[in-house]
Amino acid sequence: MSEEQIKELEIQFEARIARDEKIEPKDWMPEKYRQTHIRQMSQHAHSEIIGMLPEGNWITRAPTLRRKVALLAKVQDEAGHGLYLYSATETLGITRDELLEQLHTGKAKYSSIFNYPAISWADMGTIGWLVDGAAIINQVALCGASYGPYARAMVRICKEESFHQRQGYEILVTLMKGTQEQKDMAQDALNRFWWPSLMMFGPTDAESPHTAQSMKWKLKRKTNDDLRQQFIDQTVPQAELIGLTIPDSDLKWNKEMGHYDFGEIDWDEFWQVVKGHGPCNKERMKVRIAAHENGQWVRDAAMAYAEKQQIPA
Ligand code: FAQ
Repeated sequence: MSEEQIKELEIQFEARIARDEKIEPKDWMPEKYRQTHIRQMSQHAHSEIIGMLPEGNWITRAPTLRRKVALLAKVQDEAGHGLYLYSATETLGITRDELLEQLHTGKAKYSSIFNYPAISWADMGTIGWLVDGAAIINQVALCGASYGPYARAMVRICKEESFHQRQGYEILVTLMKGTQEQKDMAQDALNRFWWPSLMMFGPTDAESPHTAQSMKWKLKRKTNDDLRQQFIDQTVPQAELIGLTIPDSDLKWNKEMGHYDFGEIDWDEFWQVVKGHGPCNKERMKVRIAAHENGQWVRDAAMAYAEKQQIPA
């Protein structure tokens, strides 16, 4: 294709984005658009799969049968989200094997939040409330993303995340009605997860290398800082309602701005975790790689069955 033809295709592509049309897998797209989507969508898929690990550890320790059933369903949902997202990413011309290879070799990132340990039952409440709560705020915006398969996957994922958020909050409501020890456990979980939850939204807009272009392509519909602010404004009243204290002495309602002002995020900690030096990075990758290796026989059996039935892989 000549340079002029590519220029013309780019102009038509930008016009489609401007008209809010969805871009579909077989449509022409700039190579950078394709690569940026592979990067973000696969990192999102990896986050869902790695995100199963901290909560998966608590399934056998859930305090009641009802709690166990809800937690089991939630962890299974996260596996499903990973699968939709891997499938959606594959429509961009990359294989599942390549995507998993990127995860297992550390080339691809996953959300920083899953590198923190879940050490008490209250953490199950806090992860549902804060981590799924942050995920929903981010993902509701992504339902309007320009790439069709990503936007459509987000609609279903958001519905399930909202059940997760409520089951988490309900755990904390119960603990906050309990003994002093249970209340302390809930507060301790909030103290540990508050700041890492704010980091989930990524670096500040000024420090984010990808936001400007992703906003232009309508991959991102809101910036990291806007989403973070929305999360804080929504979450602080929920904490107050049940008697939890947000661990931020600078947190203050700003009447003029109609938002909460908040304290400085520890960006050094964020980048340390992103670069692989968080409290659980090594453990998470070890467990993930072992699960992949131990599942080889399942993949082999599925492929053998497909071959026998002449089902295309
Ligand atoms: N952790 O320029 P930006 C969930 C990286 S799903 C690690 O701002 P971008 C459900 C970023 O990749 C949670 N790395 O980048 C659940 C980039 O590195 P690269 C996941 C981070 O892409 C709940 C560099 O920093 N959600 O929780 C993080 O425009 C409970 C520069 O950053 C999604 O993935 C981070 N927090 O914006 C599951 C949503 N932040 O790629 C189980 C979709 C940034 O150049 C249990 N993703 N980085 O090497 C997004 O919305 C975006 O990708 C952002 C980052 C906002 C995460």
